[in-house]
Amino acid sequence: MSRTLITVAPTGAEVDKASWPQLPTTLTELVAEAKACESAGAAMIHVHIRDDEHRPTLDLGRLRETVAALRENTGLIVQLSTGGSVHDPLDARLAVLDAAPDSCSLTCGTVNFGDDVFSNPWPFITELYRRTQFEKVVPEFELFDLGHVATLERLLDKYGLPAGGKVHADLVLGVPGGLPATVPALVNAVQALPEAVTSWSATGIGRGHLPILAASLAMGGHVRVGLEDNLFFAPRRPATANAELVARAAALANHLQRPAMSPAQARELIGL
Ligand code: KMH
Ligand code: ZN
Repeated sequence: MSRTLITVAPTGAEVDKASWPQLPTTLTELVAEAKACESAGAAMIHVHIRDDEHRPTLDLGRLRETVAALRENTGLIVQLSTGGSVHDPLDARLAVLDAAPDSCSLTCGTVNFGDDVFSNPWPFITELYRRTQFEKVVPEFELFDLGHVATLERLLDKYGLPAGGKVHADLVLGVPGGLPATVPALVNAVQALPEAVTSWSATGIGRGHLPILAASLAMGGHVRVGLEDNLFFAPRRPATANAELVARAAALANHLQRPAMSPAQARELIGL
């Protein structure tokens, strides 16, 4: 039976705590949410952290503390975001690896991001990739657009396989500026993935969340859910917590006879 890796992205860098109090922004909230999500079926957590004012930060001390707390309290694979927020400088994003996570996100190109630009120039991508290889952090390649898929192929051709020898990619659909969160766009992007990709997941931002979740499961892919990507459980009905979104993804995966995998199984899948 082919099982499903469920990744939860509980916080992100864009959502405002004042408007969305259920967003886990303190370490205590993040750990509680992570435990609930693990119980609901998540195997990996994609982490952005906030400062005392609930603003996105890449503070290294806090990142280290967060990695330690998640390891102590959960069995989840800890993936730190190197994407940060659109305002973070590239050197601070590279320094995220100093917090020694299990995994990190690695976006394969620049993309318009709503009214902003999420900047990922080729020299930054290659430096980050080389560091992951050197420091044995398993990257998850974030693909927001078809050009990012081509860049992933170029990266692997030039620098070889990641630490662990597996290639796990995550398609992010629905960012204004990137691929739309539609099933045809997902099918297209999956067909374009380099042969070296050993597993892929997908997430639909906002309204595209459910169609992408269902299509991804049906296509044999893995899934990412969470308040970073989608704030609503149903139209006009905000999600009350990340675990609610994870539980629904796990239930759907069960219905499709692709039950959620454990963190140990997920480690094997991505080469940890
Ligand atoms: N916050 C976005 C600008 C990642 O985590 O690597 C970038 C992002 C991707 O969320
Ligand atoms: Zn992120």
